[in-house]
Parts: sequence; C-alpha cells; structure tokens
Amino acid sequence: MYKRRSFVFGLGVLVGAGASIITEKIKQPMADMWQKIEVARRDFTVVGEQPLRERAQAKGLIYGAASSYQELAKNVDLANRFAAECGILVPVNSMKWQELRPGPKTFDFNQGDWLAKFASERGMQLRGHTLIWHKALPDWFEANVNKQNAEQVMLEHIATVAGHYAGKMQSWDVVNEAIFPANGRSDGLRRTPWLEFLGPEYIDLAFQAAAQADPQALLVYNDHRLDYDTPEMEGRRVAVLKLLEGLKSRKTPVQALGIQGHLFANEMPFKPKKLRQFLSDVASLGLKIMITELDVTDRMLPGDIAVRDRLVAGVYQDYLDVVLDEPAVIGVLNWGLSDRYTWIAGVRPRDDGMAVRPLPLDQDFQRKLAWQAIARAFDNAPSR
Ligand code: 9MR
Repeated sequence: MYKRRSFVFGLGVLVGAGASIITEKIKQPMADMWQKIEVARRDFTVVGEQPLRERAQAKGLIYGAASSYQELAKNVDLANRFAAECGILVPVNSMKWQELRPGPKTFDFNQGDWLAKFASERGMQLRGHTLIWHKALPDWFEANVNKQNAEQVMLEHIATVAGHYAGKMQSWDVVNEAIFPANGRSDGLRRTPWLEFLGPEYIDLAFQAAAQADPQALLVYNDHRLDYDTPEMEGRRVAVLKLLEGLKSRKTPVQALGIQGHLFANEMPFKPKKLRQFLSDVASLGLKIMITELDVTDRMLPGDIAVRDRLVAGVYQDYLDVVLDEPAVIGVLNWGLSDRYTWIAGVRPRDDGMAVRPLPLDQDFQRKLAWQAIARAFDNAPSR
C-alpha cells in the first residue's frame, strides 16, 4: 500500500516540477484523477458477513460507535444495527455537562442510564464521554463557577458521575481537547475556564478524581487533529506527547490516549510514517491507544456516489492499516454508525448540497465500502 501511495505522491511531485507552466488549476484535477485511479485499483472485498464487532474481537480489539440517546431511542432499526455491529457504545452528548447538569447542585442521569441499560441488554460495553471539556458546559456554569470553587465543583462532578457509572464503563474520556498550541502557551495547553481557574494541574486533578471514583475504567486523555502531516497537527502531536509525558512522570493515572480520528478526504497530506511514529511514541510511555471518533469528511470529493464511497473507503483503509499496526491500539470507534446521523452533515456539508457519506453504514443502515474497508482492516490486523 505504501508503494502505491508513494506512486501517487511521486506523480504529484512530477506535476509539481512543471509548476511554471502547469497552473494550480490543472494540478489539482490531475492529482484527483490519479488518486481516483489508484483507489479504483484497490480491493475492498470482504470474506463472510460477520459484523465489525466480531472481526475486531477476533483480533483482541473493540469496535463500536457513538450514538445520541434520541437517535437510538426513536429508531428501532438503528438500535438493531448498532447492537449487531458494535461491541461498545459511546453517548454523543448524554454524558456531557450540558445534558447531565441541569443546575449547579443537580444531576440528571436519565439519558445516560437509558444508554447504559441499552448497552448492557444488547451485550455492548459502554464508554464515557466526557468528564472535563471546555465545550458543552451548561448555561449556569459561567455565573456559578469561579477560581474559589472550581476545584470543588470539578471534583464533585467527577466523583458523582464516574461514581454513578463505576464498574459499568470500559473507559472514560477524563479530559477532552486540552491542547491548543494556537493559544500561544509554551506548554501548548488550551486556555479554558478550567485552566484559568486551576492552572495546568486541573488535568492531574481530574485523572486522580476519576481513578478514585471508578478504579475499573480505562482513563483516557482524548484529543483531535493529530492525524495529518501539517505543521499545525505536528505541533499538536508534540504538545500532546509533552502533556502525556508530564502526566506519567507525575504518576497521574492516565492510561490511554484517545485519538479522535476525524479524517478529511482530499484535504490534507497524510504521511503513514509520521502517524506511525506518533503511535509508537505514545505506546512507549506505557499508554494504550483508542481511535475514538473516526469518520471521513467527504466535502472535497466528487458528487458521484460510487466514486466518493471508494475514495472514502480508501481513506479508512490507509488510516487503519497504520493504526492497527501498533499493538498498543486496543479499539476503534466511529462517531456515529450511519450516514443518517452525523455531525458532519451540519458542520462540514458539501457545496453541492448532496448528503455527506462519512460513516460505515448508509442512510438506510446498509453496509458501504467504508464498512468493507474497516472490516478488511480488522481481518488483516495482527492479533493483540
Ligand atoms: O457530535 C457532537 C455534537 O452533537 C455536539 O453538538 C457537539 C458539542 O457538544 O459535540 C459533538 O461531538 C464532538 C465530541 O464531543 C468531541 N470531539 C468532536 C466531536 C464533533 O464535534
């Protein structure tokens, strides 16, 4: 596969060499054409009908996806497809502060409990997302949380929520998206209310509280934009590694890195070696790795669905081939299972108005080439 890719990159260089006469306008369509030819040659055939959860499990991996409470509770077909394909379920929003915390002193576990029960009844594990994040905070947060009470508010939240689900969680995203080098700090930390009130130590405090409340769950630091070969993402990888090294050196109980894996077809340069090295670096800290929110934005791809699905499947294949080569990777989760329910439709829609197709199942819950690419990646993965 690497050979085929470098063949394509090679053509890119050739095209680039004649830059004085070949304008950007011609270069891009040519690169697109070569990519299409390259992906058209790929084999996405899959042996057997087994669902992704079984293929992953056969290699000692976990496969699953995120869903909102609303989608699962109202759509029996989705619920059945979910239970068939997924070994683990993560609530998209139900375990964020916004949903869980109607007021400064109150907790509402209704949606979360429904999802926990659904998962357990259908033989799925459960993943918690997310205890500490700068987004999805409730309206009352700003007026009620300050430097004086922030530590107590945070610790109470973690003790109560992680305590409520203790023993039921495969893993928790304890802290989400704490890195943002563009904020200009030398440690790369994002300027959030938690950082402002508690300093960088808030991350250590959160992991300690989670470990105390639920000693069984795998405690994950989760972040995004770590996948591509761009200066921005390189900066983020460096900062994430520095954060994880610091946490480990202080014996803070972080146990895994969650790489969200929101991918982009035809938007950014992907260098397998770069990603592979990052995974090795993380693993060498003694951490497990989970791909937690995988999907492929298809905004830059042609409208034609057969072509588009092939290119999206190619992105999944390239990515998972690298990721599953690292023995520290223990699981892969999609951010949604079916194209019917995806955040990308709202946030990264296509200019031509056609529906986006970022996930393994189509709008009618039928398996797509992306499903096949994932299935093949599990089938070809080394056993854990
Ligand atoms: O998909 C989620 C969307 O429904 C919410 O409105 C949004 C804010 O809470 O969060 C989205 O999920 C995000 C996840 O929690 C963290 N990583 C990025 C995901 C997509 O934005």
